[in-house]
Amino acid sequence: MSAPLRATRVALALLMAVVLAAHVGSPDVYWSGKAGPYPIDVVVRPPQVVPGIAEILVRAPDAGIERVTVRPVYWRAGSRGAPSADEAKPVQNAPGMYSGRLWLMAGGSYSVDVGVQGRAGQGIAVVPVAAVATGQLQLSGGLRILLVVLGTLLVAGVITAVYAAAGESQVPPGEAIPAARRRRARVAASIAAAIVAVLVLGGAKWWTAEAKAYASTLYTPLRTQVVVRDSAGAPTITLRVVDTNFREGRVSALMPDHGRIAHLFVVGVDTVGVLAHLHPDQVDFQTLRGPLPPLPAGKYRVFADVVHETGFQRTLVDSLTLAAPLAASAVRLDRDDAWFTGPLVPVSSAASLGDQITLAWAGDSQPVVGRTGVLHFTLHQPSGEPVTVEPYLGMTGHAVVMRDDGKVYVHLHPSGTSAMASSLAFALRDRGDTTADGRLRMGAGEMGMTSPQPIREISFPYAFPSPGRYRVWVQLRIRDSVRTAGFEVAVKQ
Ligand SMILES: [Cu+2]
Repeated sequence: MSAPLRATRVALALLMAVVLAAHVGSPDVYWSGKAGPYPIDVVVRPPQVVPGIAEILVRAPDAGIERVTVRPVYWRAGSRGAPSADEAKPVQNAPGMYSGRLWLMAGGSYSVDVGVQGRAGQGIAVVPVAAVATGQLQLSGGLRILLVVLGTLLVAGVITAVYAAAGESQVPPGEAIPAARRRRARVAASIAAAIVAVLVLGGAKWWTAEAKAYASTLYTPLRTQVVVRDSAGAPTITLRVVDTNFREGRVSALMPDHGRIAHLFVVGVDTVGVLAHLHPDQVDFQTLRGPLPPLPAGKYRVFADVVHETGFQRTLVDSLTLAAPLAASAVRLDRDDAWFTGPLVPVSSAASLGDQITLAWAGDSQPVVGRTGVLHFTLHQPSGEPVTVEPYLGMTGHAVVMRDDGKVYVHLHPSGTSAMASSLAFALRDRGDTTADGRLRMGAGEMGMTSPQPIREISFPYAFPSPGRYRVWVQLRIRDSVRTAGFEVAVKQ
């Protein structure tokens, strides 16, 4: 079946909107970086159904740029097996903006390759995108009523026509219909009604089966169970994916992102502001385990970001309750593990990072859904000098965004929402760095930030996906310790 046809059919199916990929409820991909010599910002809106159309928006402000192209690369096919690039059209009245649309034909890990050509040569940016069916489109109430009315009229019309054809139409105009013919007409109409009933019921059955088959391809977060053990002063957290689809051979293996197999965030629900950023180890294919910091008692949400060797990013989600505060671990936590139990500050004031260094919200103080440029922060220290930030997991900084109800969660960097491992997976596959059984041959790993940098500000490309009360944490490494700032922000529609 052709993709548009299938998409249309799917579009007519009924709705059950669900969630995510490497995030929760925040499907758009934000990417910031360079395509060759040109700095660009890319936003990819993946389709809600697969196959479906992804919308790509590129901001390429360099005046020397002549052409911007976009191309979807499926992880398995690689760039050699990908369709040719499509031209992204300049957006009217928005200099430096280009937009394109691409069909994503299969579910799974894609990269959108953004090509830029201009006076300074050409370059390509590889933007990882997860194509997952996140919902079925809803029939609107009005359309549904209209279709029911039309269907009823159609059925009634067919039966009436048969009744008339077998009875009235056989009798010259003006004459009375003989009783025998009337009876025959009734029999014919009954048979027609039975046939129509079989067709309608059969059709409904087919339709339901199709809708069910589609629903089974919908992406839902894998069922994960979290267990906390607090024995011998060494509290540990264990995450076990219980979904039977998460088995060796069924999904590709996990690959490290900045040397860590998982980036785990434990976020306080009632103890507002509490955040732990941890790096458990993989103890078997389905299980992650690591030490916990001394967290206060309370309810927590747990989000674990992992990357598969296909480049597919995934967030495992669960919650946990600590009946009593955890003891300080006798086991030394990792140098990159960090936790924060401070208060959240409103966007109007600056958060303290210790050592009299502050981080202030410099983006929109009244953020609106869909508007970019909101996660912008300024750093300040009493001397007025820029603040020297050391690489933290290969990044200048990390940000975690969560809506109060946990229905929106994303972890991002100044380079955007994609894990660097995801880009690496595409690069390795394209170079042919794979083993005979299709595994990636890991080399030096991702690059990212490697040396300290004095900065006065930091930005994360992002737009809030929905209204509500949000918490935003920013983490930076300064003087060899990870500092966290937490903000509370109300996002309007
Ligand atoms: Cu991060």
